[in-house]
Amino acid sequence: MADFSMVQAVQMATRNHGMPLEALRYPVTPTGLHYLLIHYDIPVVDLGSWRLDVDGEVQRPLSLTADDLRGRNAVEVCSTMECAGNGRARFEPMPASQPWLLEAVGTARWRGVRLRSLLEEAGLGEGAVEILFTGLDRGVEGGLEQVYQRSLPVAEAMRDEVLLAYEMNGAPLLPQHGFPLRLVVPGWYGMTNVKWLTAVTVLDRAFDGYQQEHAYRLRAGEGDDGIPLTRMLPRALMAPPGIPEFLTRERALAPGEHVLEGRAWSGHAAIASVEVSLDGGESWEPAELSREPDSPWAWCAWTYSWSAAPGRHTLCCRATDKAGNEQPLEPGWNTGGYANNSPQLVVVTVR
Ligand SMILES: Nc1nc2c(c(=O)[nH]1)N[C@H]1C(S)=C(S)[C@@H](COP(=O)(O)O)O[C@H]1N2
Ligand SMILES: [Mo]
Repeated sequence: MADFSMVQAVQMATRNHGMPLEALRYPVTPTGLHYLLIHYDIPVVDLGSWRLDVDGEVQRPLSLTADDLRGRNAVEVCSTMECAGNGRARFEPMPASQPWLLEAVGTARWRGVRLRSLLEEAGLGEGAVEILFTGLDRGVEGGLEQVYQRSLPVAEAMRDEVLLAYEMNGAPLLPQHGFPLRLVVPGWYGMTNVKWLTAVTVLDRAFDGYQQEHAYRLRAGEGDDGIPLTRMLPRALMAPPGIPEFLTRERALAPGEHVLEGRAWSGHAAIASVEVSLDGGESWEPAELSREPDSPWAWCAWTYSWSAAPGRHTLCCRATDKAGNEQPLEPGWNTGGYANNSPQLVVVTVR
């Protein structure tokens, strides 16, 4: 972490806040508690002159106002979004980027227009391979001046649950969450969900821009091309029980019966099981699952009853999904510090 200073880390951490883990108690994250990740500056958008262009390899290019979008059929999806860098600060050494511990996640009710219906209206050209999403935000990254852009293969873009959202939790998007329009791709890591959308461009080739070909790849070392990050790996988190010590955030709890609670999600398949450990990961017991909120794209709730005896305990939780993906006990280091879904540890003193 030689050229990543304390000031740079604090600067990033204050611009991009996480979801405080006690907010795991809400099925849908209150908007102001949802995490934020903004690479550059938050654009100020004038709705009167804003347009969404749907262009590239299409038969009928579209240029739509915010009212045009609201005039089309609305769809709503409740989905959990997690930053691909969640867990980065738990890597040793920590790659130079947003220093998330475990809090880069949130669940929201997104409302907007189904992307497929707009692509069908524009008419996909014969050679369509990928759909490129362009945001209004500009910056310099990896030495290159750029706008934030990401693409999706056509088949993923055409899925039912993929939206261009203008509302989050029943209100217009806030500036920091992408006003006036963002992409929402349930199941995929956060970077996919391009904010401040200005163009949807149909490409006849794979997009090779910075956020696709350089960032958001799992690379073992600098010479490695790596593999692109797509769907979220499984993760269970616990709302830390008891009360925190102000500086260390270690938990204090009275002896007796406590219900441990949290949420678990995976972008690959539904959650099959959540297990809890009361001894730092030596032994594991099953937690109880419940479907809340009721959406296949949102996290599910879990609970576990614990008779807490006096002493210092290290609590952990881990999830397995129905595709057989498990949380590894040891994190798999990579140059970008992505996808670290090794289990959460919560130190609790019972007295
Ligand atoms: N245009 C644009 N879209 C963006 C980003 C960005 O910096 N610019 N950040 C991405 C990343 S890395 C994440 S994790 C999510 C975060 O969305 P949120 O801030 O609404 O939680 O937005 C994604 N969409
Ligand atoms: Mo992210």
